[in-house]
Amino acid sequence: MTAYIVIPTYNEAENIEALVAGIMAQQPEFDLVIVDDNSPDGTSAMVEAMQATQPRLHLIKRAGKLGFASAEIAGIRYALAQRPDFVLHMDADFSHHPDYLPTMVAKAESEGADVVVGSRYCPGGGTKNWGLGRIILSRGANLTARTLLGLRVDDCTSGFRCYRRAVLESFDFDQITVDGYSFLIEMTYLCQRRGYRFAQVPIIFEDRALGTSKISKRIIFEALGLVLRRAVRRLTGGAD
Ligand SMILES: Nc1nc2c(ncn2[C@@H]2O[C@H](COP(=O)(O)OP(=O)(O)O)[C@@H](O)[C@H]2O)c(=O)[nH]1
Ligand SMILES: [Mg+2]
Repeated sequence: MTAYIVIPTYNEAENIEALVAGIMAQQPEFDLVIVDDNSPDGTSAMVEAMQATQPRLHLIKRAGKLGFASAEIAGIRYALAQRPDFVLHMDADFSHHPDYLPTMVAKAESEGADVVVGSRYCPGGGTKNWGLGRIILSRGANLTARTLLGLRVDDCTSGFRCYRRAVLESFDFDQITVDGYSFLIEMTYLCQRRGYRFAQVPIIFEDRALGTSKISKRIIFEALGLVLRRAVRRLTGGAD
């Protein structure tokens, strides 16, 4: 079994070394693709230094901050070109803890799931160290997306996923122009529409201890806009 893990980074110098070590401790046979947007804190130089001893560590260096979704897509494209069995993606700040990786992959293999979602909102999942504002925004975004789009996954804005390669190969990523959480909702929606089988792994999502969040409130409102547009198209029988 082969797998690539895509990790977008922007100013993750405080996390990246420990994260790579944590993932390698769990899944030494997996490849990692770090997609760094020229982080001012030198994240990419740290990755380059680690590459000397980690042949499975790949780095895509981009010229500037091009956004979360486009970083995920760049990493996914790179990974697909290597034709692994699975492509995963996760954040760099330990909110998606490497300890869950074996369960995510086992679920994909044992249940034959096409998409495994690390979920905060299924039984056993949860969040830790989150402010009330963030809890309300995240719950609200999920509730809205699930209700208006009929999504069955409990956590449709989770950035911790494992896809079977063929699922991602079925997408034309040139057509996906949304950023941030919208990208995650969009992928959930389109995968469900295409009939792919989902599985969920409960995760405790702990807010980052080091570094700062780069995803703004604007992106949450963009996600709501996407959900509303999709919902209207769905109700009026429009195509995807
Ligand atoms: N390459 C790249 N990575 C990004 C960008 N924005 C966020 N990230 C990374 O995406 C992941 C999630 O971002 P984070 O700020 O933790 O979002 P939050 O957990 O929703 O607050 C982290 O690994 C970030 O470093 C971006 O514009 N470019
Ligand atoms: Mg985070």
